[in-house]
Amino acid sequence: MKTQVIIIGGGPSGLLLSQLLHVRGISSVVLERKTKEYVLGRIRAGVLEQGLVGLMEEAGCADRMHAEGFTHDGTLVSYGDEMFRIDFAKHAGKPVMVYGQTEVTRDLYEAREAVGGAIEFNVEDVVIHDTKSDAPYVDYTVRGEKRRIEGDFVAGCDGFHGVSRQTIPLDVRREYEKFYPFGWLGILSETPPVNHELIYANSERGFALCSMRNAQLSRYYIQCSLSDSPEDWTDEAFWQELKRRIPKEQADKLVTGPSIEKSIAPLRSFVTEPMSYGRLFLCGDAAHIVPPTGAKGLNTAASDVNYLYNALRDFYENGSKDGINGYSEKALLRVWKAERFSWWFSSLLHRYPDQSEFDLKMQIAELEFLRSNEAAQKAMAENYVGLPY
Ligand code: FAS
Ligand code: PHB
Repeated sequence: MKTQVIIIGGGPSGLLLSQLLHVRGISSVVLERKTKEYVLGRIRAGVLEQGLVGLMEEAGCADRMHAEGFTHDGTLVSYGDEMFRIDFAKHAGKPVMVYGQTEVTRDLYEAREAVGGAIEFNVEDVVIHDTKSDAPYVDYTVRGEKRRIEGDFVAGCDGFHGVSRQTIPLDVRREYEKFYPFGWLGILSETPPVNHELIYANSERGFALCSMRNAQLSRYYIQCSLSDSPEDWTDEAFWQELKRRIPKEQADKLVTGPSIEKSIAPLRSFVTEPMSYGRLFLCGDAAHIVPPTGAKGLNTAASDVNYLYNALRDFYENGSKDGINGYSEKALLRVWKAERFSWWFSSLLHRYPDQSEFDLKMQIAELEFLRSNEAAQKAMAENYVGLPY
C-alpha cells in the first residue's frame, strides 16, 4: 500500500491531522494499536483552546462541538474559603470551549469514516523505516498478517508509550523530564456541575478541580498519593474529601452521585527534542507530556498538528520544504511555553510532601498576587486560553 502521509496513532492528534490533510486532498493512512471503542473509552481532557476549535472548524468537524460544548469566559481559583475569578474575556479577549476529548475524538472518527478515510485498528509490531530518505515506509501486522505502507512522510501521533519517539536514535534525542510526587484521582458523575465555571482549588489537604462535560455530567479531580489506587476510594470518601477542599459555599451546593468512571493519572512534565528526524515528525504526547493542571495536553497536541499540517500543505501545494525543515524548532517554542505554564499552575495549586513553611508562604503570596494584580491575571488568562500559534 502507498500513501502520502503515514500516521501512527488514532488518538486526537492522528485523527485531526488525517482529517485536515484530507480536506486539502492529501492522502493519509492512520494505524491504531487499539480498537475505536477502546480509544473512545479513555476519559481525558475537557478544555479546548480557540486554536483547536478553529482546527476542528477547518476540518469540518465542529458542528456538534458548537451545539453541545460550553463557552467559558473565565475560571475560578480558590484557596481555603477564598475564591476569585480570572476573566478571560477581559484579559485575553477570547474564551475557552468546554467539550470533552472523547467527543472531539468521536467527531473526528465520524468525519474520517464519512469520507472512507483509511484507518487500520488492532495494528501490532509497527516498525518505521528509512525516515532519513524521501521514501520512508512502515511495517506492521494485523491479526498476524504482515503488511507494509510506503509514504512520503511519517507522523508519529502514537502518544507517550508509542514507537515513534523511540525511532529517533538515542544519540540524537535529548529528553527532559520532571515527575510530580502525587497523582490526580478523577471521577465522572451524572450530576449537575457545582458551578457553571471550573474551580481550581488549593487547600491544606491538597488540590481539587471541579470541571464538567455537560449540564448533567460532571468531572471532578482531587490530588492523591501515588500509592493510591481507584479501588482505595469509595464514592462517598471521594465526595467527602472534595467537599473539604473547595470553599464551603461551593461544598454546600455540591450534588453528589455514583461515579460512572474513576481513574488515577500520574503527573509528569516531559519533552523530547528534536520533534522530527528526517521525514518522521512527532505530534502530541509522542513528543511531550504536561501535568493536566493547565489543560494543555490535548491543546499542545493541536498546535503541533497545526504546524505539521501547514508544513505538509506547503510541501505538496507549493513545493516548499521550509515548513517541514522548520517544524521541530517552531513546535518546540510553543511546547516549552505550555510546559512552563502547566508547571507553574501545578506548583501554585498542589501541596507537595516536602513543602516547607516558607514554601507554603510563597504559594499563598503567589495566589494573593494573582488575585490582586491585573498583569498577573492577564498573564494567566493569555496562557490558559492559549498563546498564539
Ligand atoms: P494519545 O495518547 O491520546 O493517542 C495516541 C494513540 O496512539 C492511542 O490511541 C494509542 O492507542 C495509539 N498507539 C500507541 N502506540 C501505538 C503503536 N505502536 N501503533 C499504533 N498506535 C499506537 N490533557 C488535558 O488537557 N486535560 C486532562 O485532563 C488530561 N487528562 C489525561 C489523563 C490521562 C490518563 C492521560 C494519559 C492523558 C491526559 N491528558 C489530559 C492528556 C491527553 O489529553 C493527551 O494530551 C492527548 O490524548 C494527546 O493526544 P495524542 O497525542 O493523540 O495521544
Ligand atoms: C477536565 O475537565 O478533564 C479538565 C479540565 C481542566 C483541566 C484538566 C482537566 O485543567
